[in-house]
Amino acid sequence: MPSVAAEPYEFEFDPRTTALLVIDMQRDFVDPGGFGEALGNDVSLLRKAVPPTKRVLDACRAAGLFIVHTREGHRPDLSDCPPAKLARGRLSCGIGDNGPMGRILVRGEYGHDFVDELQPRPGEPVVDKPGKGSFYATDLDTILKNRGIKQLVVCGVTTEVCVHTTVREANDRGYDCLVLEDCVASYFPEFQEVGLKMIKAQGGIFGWVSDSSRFLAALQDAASPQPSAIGR
Ligand code: C5J
Repeated sequence: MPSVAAEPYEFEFDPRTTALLVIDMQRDFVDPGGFGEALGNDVSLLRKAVPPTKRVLDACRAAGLFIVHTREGHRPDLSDCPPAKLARGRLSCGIGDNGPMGRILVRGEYGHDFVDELQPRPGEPVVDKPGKGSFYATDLDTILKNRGIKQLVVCGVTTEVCVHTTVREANDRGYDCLVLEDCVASYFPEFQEVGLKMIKAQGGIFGWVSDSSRFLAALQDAASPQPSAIGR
């Protein structure tokens, strides 16, 4: 079985049962001029995950891996947004309010959609989620199980919030998760560092950590004919 150099040890994967999961690469989190920046965050820390994620996305498309994209957000009437989430932060401009790129975290708004570089293609399911975890109140588990998916390669934002929550949920549902450290990002460098350490600690308590270069090399190897098969 192909394997990726990773920590705490190599991650074995079968491309037929592996999906790429791209979490919440939305304009309002990642792009300059969006909600994240309006809150005072340095979005360049998130933006730098876009080019390596694009390389991974393109390679996974070429290799025929199953690809799923998630978006955090709510119905326009906010009926699926818990009052506690709505109130949290005591923000003067928060969920449902008019932000720089449309109503914040509301489905159908410009800022809620994916950054230009990582727009899904037909055949790549988009999972709209009301929470931080991608499995909570969504059909993601059904979509993955229906395809026989057992392993997830994870990219997205933010490392300590939606990526972490999703990886923990996936782990409890029996999926093996490989998180690519240059394809996930946080507004807080210390959370990025510790968030990744937490995933791979204790023998990989929530999963494995590698990076886009090591994953792309493994995908390339998996696509190349094995020496023993040549000349048969
Ligand atoms: C947050 C996310 N941080 N996608 N969302 O609110 O991590």
